[in-house]
Amino acid sequence: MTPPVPPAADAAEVRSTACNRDCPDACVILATVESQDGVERVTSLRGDPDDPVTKGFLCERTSRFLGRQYAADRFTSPMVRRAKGGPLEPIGWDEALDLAARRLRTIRDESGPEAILHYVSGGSLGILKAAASLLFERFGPVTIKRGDICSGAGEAAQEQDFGVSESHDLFDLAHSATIVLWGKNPHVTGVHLLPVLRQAREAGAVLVGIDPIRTRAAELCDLFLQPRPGADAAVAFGMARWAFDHDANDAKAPDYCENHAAYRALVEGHTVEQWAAQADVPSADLERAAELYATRGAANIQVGWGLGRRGNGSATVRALDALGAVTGNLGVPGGGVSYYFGRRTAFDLDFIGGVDVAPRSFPESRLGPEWLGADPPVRAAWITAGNPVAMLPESDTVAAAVEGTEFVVVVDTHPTDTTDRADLVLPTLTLLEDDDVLGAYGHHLLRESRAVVAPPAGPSGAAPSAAGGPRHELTILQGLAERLGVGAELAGSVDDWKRRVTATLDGAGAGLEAMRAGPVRNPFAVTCLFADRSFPTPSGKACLIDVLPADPAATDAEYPLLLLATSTSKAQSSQWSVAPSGLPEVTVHPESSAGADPGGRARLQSRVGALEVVVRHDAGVRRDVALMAKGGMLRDGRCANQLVRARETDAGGGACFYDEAVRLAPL
Ligand SMILES: Nc1nc2c(c(=O)[nH]1)N[C@H]1C(S)=C(S)[C@@H](COP(=O)(O)OP(=O)(O)OC[C@H]3O[C@@H](n4cnc5c(=O)[nH]c(N)nc54)[C@H](O)[C@@H]3O)O[C@H]1N2
Ligand SMILES: Nc1nc2c(c(=O)[nH]1)N[C@H]1C(S)=C(S)[C@@H](COP(=O)(O)OP(=O)(O)OC[C@H]3O[C@@H](n4cnc5c(=O)[nH]c(N)nc54)[C@H](O)[C@@H]3O)O[C@H]1N2
Ligand code: SF4
Ligand SMILES: [Mo]
Repeated sequence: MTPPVPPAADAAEVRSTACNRDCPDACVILATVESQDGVERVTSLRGDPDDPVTKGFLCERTSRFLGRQYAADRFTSPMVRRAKGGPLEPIGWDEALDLAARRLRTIRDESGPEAILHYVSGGSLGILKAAASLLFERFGPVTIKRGDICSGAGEAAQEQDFGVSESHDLFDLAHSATIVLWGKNPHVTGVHLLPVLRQAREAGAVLVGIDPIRTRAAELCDLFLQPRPGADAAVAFGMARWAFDHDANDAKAPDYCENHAAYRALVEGHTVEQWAAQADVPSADLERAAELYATRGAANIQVGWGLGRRGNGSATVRALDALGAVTGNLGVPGGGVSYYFGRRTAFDLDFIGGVDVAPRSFPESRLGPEWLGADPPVRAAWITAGNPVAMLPESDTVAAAVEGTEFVVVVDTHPTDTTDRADLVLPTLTLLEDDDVLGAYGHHLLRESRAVVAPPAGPSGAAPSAAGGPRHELTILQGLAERLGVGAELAGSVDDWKRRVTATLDGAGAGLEAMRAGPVRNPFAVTCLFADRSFPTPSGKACLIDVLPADPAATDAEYPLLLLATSTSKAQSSQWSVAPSGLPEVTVHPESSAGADPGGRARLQSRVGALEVVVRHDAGVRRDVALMAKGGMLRDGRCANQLVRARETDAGGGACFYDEAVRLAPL
């Protein structure tokens, strides 16, 4: 018998989509797709060179995404756990959705909709993911989270001070004479800011970095300050004091700032030297930072999202806002205090009521303890686009809450600490398979994402649309909605839904057709905010902070370090490009290693948990900080959040991820 001739591989094709990860950049991805034996496979990924933000490159974690896309542990069919603690077993979609609908209906009818919790996080920033909230509002409304552990504290600060949490256009940095990277680590968390910063530098801008860790941002900076963690307000007040002392403040600021006199009195309550001492930075450096910021022309502050993840986080961002206001840096090109870009504001999402209509809400920062101790109890949970067991504080408490709940459904692509405890796992699409629209929180461009490849078929080999295989989240929700009697609310194709959320944009010439034709900017976002120095606050003025923020989190002789588990270039939160192995690394100043040699093992302990770690030394880390990667999981013995208590920030419902005191101890 002659062997069959293998079909020749078809020509490679390049397809474009937008990255939906929880990242400020929302890149345009070019995927090379090759077909062999009728099965298409993505063989390489790169950034679109023609996109003004993406500029032809992707970050490390998404450049390596194909390992995750084709990982052997990817969920390719619904999975059920028939008994708590037992294994997950594949089942068909109809059976899975019937089961989910039956349990959710019974629990709602017996205990009311508040016995059901819907939790959604940032696994995909696709706007259509809001359909889950719509379903659970129509079926319930059910219990949801409130606040935002990511950027809630800072957004609350800017809303209070300026009436809105928005930023100057990314490219407005070309007009800045000085740029302050305040708790901002662009080499890791927002790589597409780098070309804009480099260009500004080449055009003469001076950069100042402020971070307890000497990050790679220092390479770009003319001056780098390493204040005590959580003491940034003292740096900002000291800089304002210097500006007042040197007539570098805006004399007209009292006209457009509320609380100006009280703020000035607060700032003048200490000398520059005293503020510098509070922040534990050299006074000469603080003075130099103030001079660079307040005397060179328009100055922008790039505020890191992490700055707010502390007990005084919201007040800290308010202190930065006030510094920008009194030095005349609001309402001018190249100025601004840039924190968040309103990534949802361009879209029509007002069909969702949120916490206003929910019968009950739990603060996201304290989800674990509130869920575990809930009265009446949570009997069912629907978790989508998140891994709360690993990523929320007090991971062991979140794990116990999930384990103790009668029926937990998780919609995800890959196994996590949360799917490890779920009763039902529903597989969905990766960023290369998804079909959605997106805004970004680091610039004002709008995107459409479109599948560059089909999801894998289920284990039965059936076509993705039939029995097996991951499904679009909207399709999953529609299947559930029909079974729950609210099918009409979610009806419509993905394209219908895209048109529904972009209707207003369409009216402004920036709808789907425009997005398909090339980069589209949010037409409702201005390039320079508050250009007429009027603010959408109740008074029409900027509102200056006039009370001291709470003191930074304390360390003591027993627990001398603050744990800073921040982003790593190797992972998107708990989604690692290459599965991590071995013990997690903790980096400390050589004098803070409690005797552990570089590469040695130790126990990292907080008052609530402990982890076995490998110790690294780095003199660029402050002596009072222990640095590790966020995103480690319980299943790998790498979960930083086992050590972090569930506490809420001063405003905005953030989580105090970076306020936990820890120590290194011998094993
Ligand atoms: N590679 C990668 N990129 C990511 C993510 C990821 O997981 N991996 N996550 C994405 C997400 S969800 C978000 S929200 C953003 C997060 O982006 P960021 O919040 O900007 O990132 P972090 O790394 O948490 O913190 C940024 C910097 O703040 C510093 N910092 C911490 N505490 C203080 C302080 O008290 N004062 C000062 N001045 N600085 C401080 C840290 O040392 C760090 O260098 O990044 C996104 N990008
Ligand atoms: N210690 C510490 N903890 C932190 C932080 C920190 O700095 N330090 N940062 C915090 C911040 S800023 C954030 S935003 C949170 C992030 O917390 P999470 O949003 O929970 O982060 P991920 O681990 O990325 O979980 C997202 C999950 O969604 C899945 N997913 C991907 N695409 C899709 C999709 O299209 N649909 C669905 N349903 N699922 C999808 C992924 O596989 C992944 O399992 O973590 C917080 N936790
Ligand atoms: S994660 Fe961010 S930087 Fe990386 S490809 Fe996606 S949008 Fe771009
Ligand atoms: Mo985040």
